[in-house]
This record gives sequence, structure tokens and C-alpha cells, in this order.
Amino acid sequence: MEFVRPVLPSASRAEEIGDGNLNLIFRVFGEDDLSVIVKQALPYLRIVGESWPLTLERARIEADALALQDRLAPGLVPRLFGYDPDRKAIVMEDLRSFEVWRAALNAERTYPRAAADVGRFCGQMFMRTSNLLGDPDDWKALLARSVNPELCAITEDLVFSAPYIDVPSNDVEEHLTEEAAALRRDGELLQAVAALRHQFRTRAEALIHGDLHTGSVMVSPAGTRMIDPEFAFMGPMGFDSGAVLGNLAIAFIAHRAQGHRQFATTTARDARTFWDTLAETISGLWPDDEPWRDRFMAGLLTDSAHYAGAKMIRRIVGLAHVSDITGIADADVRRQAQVAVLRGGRALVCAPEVADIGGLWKLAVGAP
Ligand code: SR1
Ligand code: MG
Repeated sequence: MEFVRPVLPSASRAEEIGDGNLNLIFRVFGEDDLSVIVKQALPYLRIVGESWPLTLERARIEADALALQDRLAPGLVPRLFGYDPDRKAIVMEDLRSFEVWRAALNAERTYPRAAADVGRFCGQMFMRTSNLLGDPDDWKALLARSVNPELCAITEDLVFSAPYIDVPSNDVEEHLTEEAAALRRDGELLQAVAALRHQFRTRAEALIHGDLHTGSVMVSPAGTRMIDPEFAFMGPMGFDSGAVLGNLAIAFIAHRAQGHRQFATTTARDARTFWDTLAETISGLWPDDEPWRDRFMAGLLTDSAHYAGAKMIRRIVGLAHVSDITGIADADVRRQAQVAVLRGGRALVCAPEVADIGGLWKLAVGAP
């Protein structure tokens, strides 16, 4: 409690509130209904246990990323109040009046600002941490201090490798045994995913969030905040935009399977709004002396499609699943949604190129 006192002098009580995959999360209360969040890294992966050790350095990486995001995309991340290097703990703003976007989507609650805010966040971070703007020496310094090998290794494994091999860490529902085996035999898909993994490892385009699924976005009527940037590193921009689009496609497919047609349409609209706002933000920041903006955007769209596909597949046959799908109680309906997510994911990963956001969405969700 002591290390929270400089930020919240009346701190008196802590409550564990997190059920995340990696860390411990506490809400610390003080007087007058004031509170802060403390996020503490454990020396292992929480979802697996002590058998999967993990660097505590991720807390420092997250604190650094939060500070930079707050400067470059103001108002779109929680305020960082402090970082305790001994306890590997971050003290930050309590977003008590917000909810997790994935939970809101599951419950069919609409937040009109969310998709545009996430698009603006991505556009600002992509451009302002790319070497298209600013001092090239600063960019190289950012590259050097943002190396995040252990967390990247988790993504390389859980997104680009494990779902395509038969390993015990995969969590595959029995009714999907055949579909999972078919993925492992699909030569075209295996080649495309291997190329994507290589690109993820080698394309240092910008400081990406690294885990920007709908569970990493907090929403409220008044604003939106991106949380949990512990996977941040200098990587391909399309990995973040693909995460957003892939997770919205999962939400769409889950609602469509359950007969919630109207809300499914809302998630389709969110996907378009996200992309349009991202494109507008990039356009607004694009330097006048770089005559290849359209070419850049076309490449980003195709990359986003590929990464979206990989993110969809990993949530069905990999280790960590998503409540959009696991929350479907009827096994037949759940299976129908799971198969559609796998099909959409494959179509995206294997697409040679994508012409526009409408084309990406059609590949992702198939017949409307
Ligand atoms: C084992 S950690 C599983 C996943 O949780 C995080 O949110 C990342 O998506 C990671 O891959
Ligand atoms: Mg996370």
C-alpha cells in the first residue's frame, strides 16, 4: 500500500479485480470514493501457471508504452500515475465508469464513439512512431528501447505457430477436432501463416500495441481508452488494425449465429468506422514529401486482413479463447460460429490482396 500513497495518500484497502491472462490487477481505495488501479506483473503466465515463466520486465515496457501513448495519442489511454520498479507494479487511472468493449459487444450495448476512437488511436500511434515523421535518430532510439522478446515470443507461438500444430497448449473443443486437423493439413494456409510470422518478427514499422483485441479497449459514452500495452514493440502496423478488425468479425459472427442480426450490423458498421477513421487520421498526418500514401494504405489494408485472419483462427483452436464465442451456451450454435470464424480467418490469411474495407469484411464474415 505504501508505494501507492504518493499518488493516493488516503489509500487504505485493495481488492483484486483482474481475471486477465497475465497479471494481477488491484483496485486500491482511498477516502472520498477515490481509487487507482495497480497492475502487478507475476514471474509467470497467470493463465497457465508457474510452469510458464515470464519476464517481469514487461511491467517496465508497459509503463513506458503507456507514457508514450498518452503523449502521442492524448486522452486515449489511462493516465499513468507511477511505476514501482521493485514491485514491478504500475499505478494508473481507475476507469470505473468504463466497461470492456468485448463485454459491451457481447451484451449488445452500443458505444457510438468507440470504433472511431480506436481508429484515431491506431492512426496517431502508427504515424507518430513510424520513421515517416520526426527525427530518424529518435526513431532508432525508440526501436532500441522497445525490444520485447519474451512477449513477442508468446505471440509468435500462440498466434502463428501453435494453432497449426498438435500441441497440448491448444484448447480445441471436441466438436472441432476435424476442423483443427484440417487446418494442420492445409498447405496454402501453413505457407501464408509462416510468411506472416516472419513479417511479424522482422517488420519494425511503428510502436504497436501488440494485443489490441476488443478486451484491451475500455469504452464509455464519454470516451475510449486502450489498455494493457505490455505486448508493445516496434512491429507491423497491420497487426494492431488486424486485431481490431478480426475481433469485430468474431463479434459479428457470434451475433449472427445467435440470430442477433441487428446488433451484428452494428459491429459491421464499427469495423468500417474504425478503418475509415484510421485512414483519415493517417492521411491527416501523412508528410507532403512522401508521394506514396495510397500505396501505403493499400499495403496496410492487406496486412490488416492477413493478421485479422490469424487472430480469428487462434481464438478458436489456440490457447486463449474469447467470451463472444465461449459465451454461446448452445453447442450447435457455438460450433456454427466457430466454423464460420475459422473459415473467415482462413480466407483472410490466404487472400493475395484486398481492395477495400468492404472486401476485407466479406472475406471475414462470408455471406452476410
Ligand atoms: C497466454 S496469454 C494469452 C493471450 O492473452 C493476451 O491477451 C494475448 O492475446 C495473449 O496471446
Ligand atoms: Mg491483455
